[in-house]
Amino acid sequence: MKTLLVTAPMPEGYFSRAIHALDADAELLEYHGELGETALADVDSVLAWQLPAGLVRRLPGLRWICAVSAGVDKLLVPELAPQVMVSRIVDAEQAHGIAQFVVLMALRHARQLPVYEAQQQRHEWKRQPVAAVRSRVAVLGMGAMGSVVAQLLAQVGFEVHGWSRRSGQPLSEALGEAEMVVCALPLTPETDRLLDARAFAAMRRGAYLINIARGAHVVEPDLIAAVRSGQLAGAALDVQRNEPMAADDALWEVPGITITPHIAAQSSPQTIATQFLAGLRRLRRGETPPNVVDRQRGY
Ligand code: OXD
Repeated sequence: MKTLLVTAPMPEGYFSRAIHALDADAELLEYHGELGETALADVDSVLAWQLPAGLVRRLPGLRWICAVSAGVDKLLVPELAPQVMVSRIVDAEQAHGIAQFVVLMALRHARQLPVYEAQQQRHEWKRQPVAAVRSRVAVLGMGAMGSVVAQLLAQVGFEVHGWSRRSGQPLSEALGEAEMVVCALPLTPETDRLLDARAFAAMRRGAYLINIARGAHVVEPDLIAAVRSGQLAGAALDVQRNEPMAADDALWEVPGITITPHIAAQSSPQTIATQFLAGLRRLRRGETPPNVVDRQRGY
């Protein structure tokens, strides 16, 4: 049996080299649009970031999809047969990297770095009032990422409140208590567009949003309106609804919104190859691979 690699936009060979360095006998097939039914017939597993439309219907032997990412939202396509298992990468290094990125953005905002960067542009040496940072941060989603983010924020002095959908606390209440909000939620039908005009109105005036989860959590026109009106001071968006963002996307031009191209942290190909091969061995022994998600729940 073979594994199909569907890992664009990473270049061909990026994952196969890492997998073959650990297991030279692994049978891998790089996906491209011209693969015929015969080549796909004995594919039992897929390593993927996202799935081209209609692909899974062409894989009669498919039993397992291993994401190359922490989130599996792009893999839970409606046509996926119920018995196919989907697993994600759980990487402590990646969680730590994301937490560092959140702390960087939170401190950048709380310590007013953009103000001093603008002053430097004007050659203006001017001290502003400075206080140690003790702001209250709400971390939405306390899973593998969110809990590490919350821990590191607390270590640098923020007062952190973790919120999850299962906590029972109304979202508006958690939002209203914080000066900064970090979105670390999985993307599911329940959390899609969760951060909309109503959520921004529930946040404190002048609050700041950091999103390291998925762009689709945020209703971007609502966010732009909230920032332009001053309801929010701004946002750091490492993820956007349309990735890569078009050059004329309205988000680029909003003062106070910082855009980064989904770089908060990445798992290395070696980590992904190791977790993938461990899962493949279990699959081929008739066992369940690690980190299989609950497809109903979406994470
Ligand atoms: C993700 C990842 O899920 O980069 O965004 O792993």
